[in-house]
Amino acid sequence: MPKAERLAEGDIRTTCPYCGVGCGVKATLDSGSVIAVEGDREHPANYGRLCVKGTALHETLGAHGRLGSPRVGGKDVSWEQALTETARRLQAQRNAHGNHTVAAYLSGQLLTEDYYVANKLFKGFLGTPHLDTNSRLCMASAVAGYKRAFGADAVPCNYEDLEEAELVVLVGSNLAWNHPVLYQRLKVAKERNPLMRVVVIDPRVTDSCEIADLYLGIRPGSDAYLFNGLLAWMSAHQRLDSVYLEGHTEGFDEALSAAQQSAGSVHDVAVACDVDPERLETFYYWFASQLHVVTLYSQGVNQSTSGTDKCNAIINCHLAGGKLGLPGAGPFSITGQPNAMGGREVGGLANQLAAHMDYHTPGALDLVSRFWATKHLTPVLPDAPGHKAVELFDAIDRGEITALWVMATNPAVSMPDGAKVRRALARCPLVIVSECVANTDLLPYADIVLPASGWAEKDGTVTNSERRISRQRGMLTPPGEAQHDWWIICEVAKRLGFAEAFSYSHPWEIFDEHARLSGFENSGTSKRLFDISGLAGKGQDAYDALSPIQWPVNHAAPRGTPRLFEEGVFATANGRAKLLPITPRLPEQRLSTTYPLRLNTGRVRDQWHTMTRTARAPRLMNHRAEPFIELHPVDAANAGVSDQGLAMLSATEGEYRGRVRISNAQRQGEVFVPMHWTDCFTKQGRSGALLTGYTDPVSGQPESKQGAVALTNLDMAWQATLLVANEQISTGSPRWCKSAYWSRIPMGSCERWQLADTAPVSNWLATVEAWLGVPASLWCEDSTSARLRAAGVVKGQLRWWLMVGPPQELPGLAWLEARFNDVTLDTAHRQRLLAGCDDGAVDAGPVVCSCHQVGQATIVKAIRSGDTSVEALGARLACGTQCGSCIPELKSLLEEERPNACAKQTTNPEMA
Ligand SMILES: Nc1nc2c(c(=O)[nH]1)N[C@H]1C(S)=C(S)[C@@H](COP(=O)(O)OP(=O)(O)OC[C@H]3O[C@@H](n4cnc5c(=O)[nH]c(N)nc54)[C@H](O)[C@@H]3O)O[C@H]1N2
Ligand SMILES: Nc1nc2c(c(=O)[nH]1)N[C@H]1C(S)=C(S)[C@@H](COP(=O)(O)OP(=O)(O)OC[C@H]3O[C@@H](n4cnc5c(=O)[nH]c(N)nc54)[C@H](O)[C@@H]3O)O[C@H]1N2
Ligand code: SF4
Ligand SMILES: [Mo]
Repeated sequence: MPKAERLAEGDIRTTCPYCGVGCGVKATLDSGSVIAVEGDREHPANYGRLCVKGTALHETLGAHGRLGSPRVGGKDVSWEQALTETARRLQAQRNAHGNHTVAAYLSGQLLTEDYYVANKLFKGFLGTPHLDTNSRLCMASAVAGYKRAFGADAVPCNYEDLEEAELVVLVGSNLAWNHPVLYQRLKVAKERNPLMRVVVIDPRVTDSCEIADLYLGIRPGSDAYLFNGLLAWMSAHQRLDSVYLEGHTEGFDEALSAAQQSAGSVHDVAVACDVDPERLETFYYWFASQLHVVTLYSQGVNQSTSGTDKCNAIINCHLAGGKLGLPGAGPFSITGQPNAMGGREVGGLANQLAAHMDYHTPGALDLVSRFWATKHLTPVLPDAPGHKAVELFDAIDRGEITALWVMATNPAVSMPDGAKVRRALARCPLVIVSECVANTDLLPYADIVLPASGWAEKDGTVTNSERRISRQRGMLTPPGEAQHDWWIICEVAKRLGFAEAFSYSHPWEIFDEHARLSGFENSGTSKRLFDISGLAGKGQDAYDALSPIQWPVNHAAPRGTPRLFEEGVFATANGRAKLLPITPRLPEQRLSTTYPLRLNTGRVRDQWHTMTRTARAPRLMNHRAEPFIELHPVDAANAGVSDQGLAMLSATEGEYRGRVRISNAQRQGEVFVPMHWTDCFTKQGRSGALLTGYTDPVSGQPESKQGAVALTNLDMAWQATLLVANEQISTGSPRWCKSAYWSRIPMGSCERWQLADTAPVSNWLATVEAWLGVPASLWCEDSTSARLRAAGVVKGQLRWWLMVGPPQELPGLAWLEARFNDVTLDTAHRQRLLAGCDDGAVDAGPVVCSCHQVGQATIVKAIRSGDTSVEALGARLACGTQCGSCIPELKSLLEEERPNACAKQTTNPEMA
């Protein structure tokens, strides 16, 4: 097999593989390694900025922990064997049970070229419509909302619109943590334009509230009431743009009448949304009186059983006020994954066919099968949509789909109703997984494992949230046997007999075909908005040199299109945008006396999804080191749980264990848990285990934001922190994982394990020796045995370190971590081992600034010694001076430490 090649030396311009902002990255290579990364000053998404995840990219690379070779049935095999076996077994399934028993589940983290060939193979050549993607859990409602309103999945706005707006409304978006560079851009724009206002609509007070002029802490799931109320209010106060409505839209009367029916008075809406009526009306007034409004929405809107309706309730208000197609205006769905947009463009959702054509698009089936030359094949293209993600796993569970190929996503973690998804995976006769890392919750279910190249190795394109296509450029040789996803798919296709259609030698040829398809017979009445034919036929050099560009790119717009719908002509049959009548619906997952708390799930600043990449950079583990449960003080008191203690959430589907964080940022009756932790990192910390798989009837997107749970305290006999040298950890599950709670925190030269259990340990020293096979070399115990510190040293090298007692008593761990690197501990260090720190060194507390690793305790100390501003803290400690993501946290610490700071409020803080 040809080895995927290393492509470069020197400085390489590429794109960040995390969020949908799509920042340009300049990577510096030396002797085959990426030694540094910085923001690309010329990239229009970020102009040189990067967030903390972006700046740590090079720390996540390296062969350690990567999948080395293909595996079939648990055994390492050659690529030839793996590819032949994959093709043979897929074919056997089709022969025995039919094309429709074969499915693929893809990801917004594939490159467009990977996505294109996967879609072409499954829909075009294997004849199955069952190819869906994790974008179903993410962007499906936004896509459906745009299509219903504009006739195409087309984000009208761009990032400059955010800067040019006079009012920016963040709805269900924690921009500060999840699209940090865009947040920084917004913040700078607001500083430059004192008239600009920002409104945050979110049940939680998030870090994004740092720049909010008005915060509406709404009842989860009530957004459609709020925006219906806005439409009715605009009508009642003569704030409609009737010229725009008449000239460019249809459906207004029905939309208004539905809005009026659900809304009632401002007071009624305020009750439905559980917000203060005056503040609500302030928002209505601001929105209605400003033309340049951007409403930026994300998962707090999309991940809902009425997500599509919520998107349309927002779009309705923009259409009714003529607030789109202008600089600084529009309904802006912000994309999550780096290439969720690219996936949408190739047709990677089960209801799409290809290149923004759906199954029901007139003439599309014929057009696509002529373009792909599949007419001679039996059977031809499927003629109706396939199963959307949740339906797909249900169909697998029922035994209707018997072969599944998963690429670049982890449904064993990220799908709701986790137990059912895992049962389906276990039942499925053929599971093929293309993956980069060796340890995920999905891999144990795989019959065939295909090692894929990752960021820094792959070559292709991605499209960001503002429709901007950028190149991701390969720089390194993939470790072991790993190969590029597009190559793997094409090699399997060739072995299935489709060599002619899949004989690409480089991704540029795939991109070229994709670009040609987008422009193929794309004119006249059946004109499709997605058209990048202007990028076709340019050859590899142009592809390699491609500068970031926004689609459409064609004859009419050779330099791309920054903003859509400027002429007020939409992609619908009659060119008019549609307002939709919306009847608000509350979450399907209902609260009950058994499950009385509303569950909210989402992201933390320094982690990416299932942590397969961000957990490889130890400094990203310190901001939130363990799975947690964030809740209001009153709920904590009611359940008898204490801050930093351990608690359990239960739902009909499963359970979740995490550390308690009591916070006034939560509304009473609601808990927030992160989506990131998996069985690889903790005992029982998967949020998907708590969610029911209810979906939106239009988009099929699951309701991942609104579960129903009960909270119980986990009363533990002991808690302990164990640090173990990396080499000391055997493969498989360590023996201490039998504890009622464990959480693994990679640290560099060692791993930190937080442990707790209900059964007392009578002899700690014997227990640890049994766990690790290395006896304690030094220890000290208090008289009650409730506190103990011990360490195991072999031939002068530290092998493990243990503290029994609450983790709040831990010293700062950086000093200890460094000791695991010592070839031989010197006497002074050995004497300090049990203290866990050097003379005078104190615990810096949880890390607030990840870039400069500045802890909370250090910051508080600086504030107490006189620093009164973020700038002063930055000058003294450097915190907040690089990516800026921690500035909201610095501000809250300053606020908390301010002399005479008012006691924290116990109800939803009012921010205006
Ligand atoms: N650090 C980091 N950044 C990321 C990612 C990551 O894993 N880590 N993932 C990327 C991806 S794929 C995505 S999709 C984006 C997601 O980006 P966001 O959508 O910003 O992320 P979430 O934290 O899932 O949810 C956003 C907010 O929705 C709020 N919310 C919950 N219910 C409701 C409701 O009923 N109404 C309203 N108005 N708000 C509600 C939550 O409290 C939360 O603050 O982030 C991207 N960026
Ligand atoms: N409870 C809850 N659940 C959620 C959400 C939520 O807010 N709450 N959010 C949902 C959303 S918006 C999203 S986007 C999903 C994300 O959820 P997932 O997509 O399941 O999460 P990732 O960890 O990004 O999974 C990507 C996998 O692909 C691997 N990988 C990375 N790059 C490549 C590559 O180039 N090729 C291959 N073959 N593999 C690669 C990674 O190692 C990783 O295992 O989670 C969804 N689930
Ligand atoms: S904002 Fe998003 S794209 Fe930009 S550096 Fe951070 S994670 Fe990467
Ligand atoms: Mo997402």
